[in-house]
Amino acid sequence: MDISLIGVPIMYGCDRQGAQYGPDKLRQKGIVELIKKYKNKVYDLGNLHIPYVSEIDKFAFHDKIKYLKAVAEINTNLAHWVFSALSSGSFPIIIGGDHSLGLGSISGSSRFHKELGVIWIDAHGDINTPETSPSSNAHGMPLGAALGVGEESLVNLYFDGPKVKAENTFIIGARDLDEGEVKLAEKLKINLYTMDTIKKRGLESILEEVIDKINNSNIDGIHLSFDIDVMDKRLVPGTGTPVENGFNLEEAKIILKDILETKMVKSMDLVELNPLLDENDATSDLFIELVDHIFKYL
Ligand SMILES: [Mn+2]
Repeated sequence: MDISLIGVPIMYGCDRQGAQYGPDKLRQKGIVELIKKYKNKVYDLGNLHIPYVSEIDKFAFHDKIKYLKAVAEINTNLAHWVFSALSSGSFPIIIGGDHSLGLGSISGSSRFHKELGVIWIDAHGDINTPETSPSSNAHGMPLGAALGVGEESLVNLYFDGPKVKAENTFIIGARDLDEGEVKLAEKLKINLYTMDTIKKRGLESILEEVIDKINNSNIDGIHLSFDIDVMDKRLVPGTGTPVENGFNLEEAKIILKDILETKMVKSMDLVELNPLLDENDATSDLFIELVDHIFKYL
């Protein structure tokens, strides 16, 4: 398989220093060699350009979204990279960087596929709007914007209109949802599998349901967006917004294996590694272990 590795060293979406070092940290840890080990051709496209914006200008373009202009520009460029990679028959792996980059990835893959599916594996919902967001951080909004809700310049990023239907959107592992997000998920009928639901019904039964829904849909390609903070807080010191009661390594591996075995996943984000917060590389090492697992099934 041809793999296009795209680094997006963005931290404007989480407003916390360190996330911008994620892509190069994963390279240092050997992500390219690791992917090659599985007989793939890897084209490391380098890191996307991140324009400099001074901190005092963070609210210059929107009073409820920090760094809006830069976030929109970066995501537009990313969308075209992802679309171009898919168009050349390559599988884009987008390494972050904070999760605001998910909007660019989804937008690029949405232009490529007739009917896109999105699987969002995350402790958070990332479906906030400027009105419901308590932090004004754009990394809590990408999936909402992709669904057509929130700030216009984000909703209409790369091309006008929503990028994915609610019925084709799956959130797995959420356990820190804001009030407005819960309401929106219900209103739009997003396939939301919170950690509570997963604990109650069992992981295997949830995954069976997700795969069943995918098989009975018109989805012709899935973008999988993996936020490392879906893992339990104790396992991931090196991420900006860790949450307790998350997945252990074995559970994460089951989820990835089952989803990848559908052979429907055509692009993937790996986000929210913050090397500055990490302890003895625990989080970057965990990421690398998961990437190794991913490529066994891709
Ligand atoms: Mn996220």
